[in-house]
Amino acid sequence: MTDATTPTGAPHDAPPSAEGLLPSNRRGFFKAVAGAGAAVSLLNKSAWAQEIGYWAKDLPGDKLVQMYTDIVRIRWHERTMVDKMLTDTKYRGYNHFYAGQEAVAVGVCSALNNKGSFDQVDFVYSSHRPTGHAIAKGVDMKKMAAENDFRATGLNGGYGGEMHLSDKSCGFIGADGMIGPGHVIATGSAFAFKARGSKQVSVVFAGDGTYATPHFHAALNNAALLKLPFIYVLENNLYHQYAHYSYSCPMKDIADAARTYRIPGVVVDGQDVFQVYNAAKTAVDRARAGEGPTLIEAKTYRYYNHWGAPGAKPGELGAFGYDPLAISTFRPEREVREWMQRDPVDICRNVLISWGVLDRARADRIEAAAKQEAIDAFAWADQQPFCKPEDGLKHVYTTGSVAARQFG
Ligand SMILES: Cc1ncc(C[n+]2csc(CCOP(=O)(O)OP(=O)(O)O)c2C)c(N)n1
Ligand SMILES: [Mg+2]
Repeated sequence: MTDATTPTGAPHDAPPSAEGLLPSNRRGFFKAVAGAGAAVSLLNKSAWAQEIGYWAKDLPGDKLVQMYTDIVRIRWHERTMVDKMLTDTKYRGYNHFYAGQEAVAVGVCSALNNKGSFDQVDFVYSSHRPTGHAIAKGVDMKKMAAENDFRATGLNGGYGGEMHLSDKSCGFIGADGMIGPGHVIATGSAFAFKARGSKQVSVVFAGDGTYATPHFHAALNNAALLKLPFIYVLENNLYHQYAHYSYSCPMKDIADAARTYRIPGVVVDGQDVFQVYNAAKTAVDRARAGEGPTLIEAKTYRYYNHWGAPGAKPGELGAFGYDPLAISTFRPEREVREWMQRDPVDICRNVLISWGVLDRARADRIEAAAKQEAIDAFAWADQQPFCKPEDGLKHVYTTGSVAARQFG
């Protein structure tokens, strides 16, 4: 249990490697991860834990390379957008940056069905920090960049912006500026899947701050009672806005809350895409088999401050020091740098090199292509027309007739 009066410096502030489960130096860490097949849930200490399968090491090489590719695509989308916010005074876009957490989105979405009709694709409900989830689910980066700058050719016609991104075509149901209500809606989709007998799964990504919302508990309670194909992915990045999570949750592992609802609650190292994948695949299999929901808590960290780019410098990864939006410097610089030592890009890359799936040169080429894709996406978005205020009330109501749809 955390001492709520002294949140920083508590044992669970430290990156997972400091918990004594892994050698603290990086080479030792990578050896340990590779040696164990990067598959064991080393942090799976939750009292209501279930066994996690060893799936990732048996995946085909192209799927593993795609996971690395998506991690670096997210990383460079975020870095490019941070730099744009810092250097382009005409730019209107903004974001809650996801850099540092990439392995969570990619590990989960790699276990989902991201293509097909609306009756086949798995659903992802995202949060106010959506761009990583969107890219991992298959959203087009160019259209997302245009949407984030309110351009008419953007994903949602420029009406939504970052907190209202959505793309039905890949099952990305959308970002959500409200902390909580989306979780309950996500269980509604899971209920519909069950009622229609489809094999789809509904996933919600949410932060540690959601533990204190009624929606967290309502979603898990209903999903457990109705055995819904629902997965709650809680990204515990230690902070909600400017407060440590120990101010709103009495437990070190939020996954322990799963006990209350008699469902599996697993803790994974959110910096290791393969651990996340293994937990997600186990949960997806369980959901498709009609066995009900799972709560996955991924221990992770964001490299930028809560919102936008305060404290960041163009060309540099991460934001350090004073955040003018916060009342004080809420994250010690050393804490940020310590977590950056266990970078999800490096971990994925080094494991794949150690498995012989990638070599350094190819990994570098993939990363360079990802960087170029992000640069091109923002350059394309810059050329697009802005949406018009007079069109703002379009798409509020459905036009034409709507077929009544009941189950069955
Ligand atoms: C219902 C509601 N209350 C408050 C807010 C303001 N708010 C935006 S982000 C945030 C904190 C979210 O923290 P967490 O869930 O840990 O996600 P993180 O930002 O760390 O990814 C809050 C309180 C909101 N958007 N919606
Ligand atoms: Mg948080």
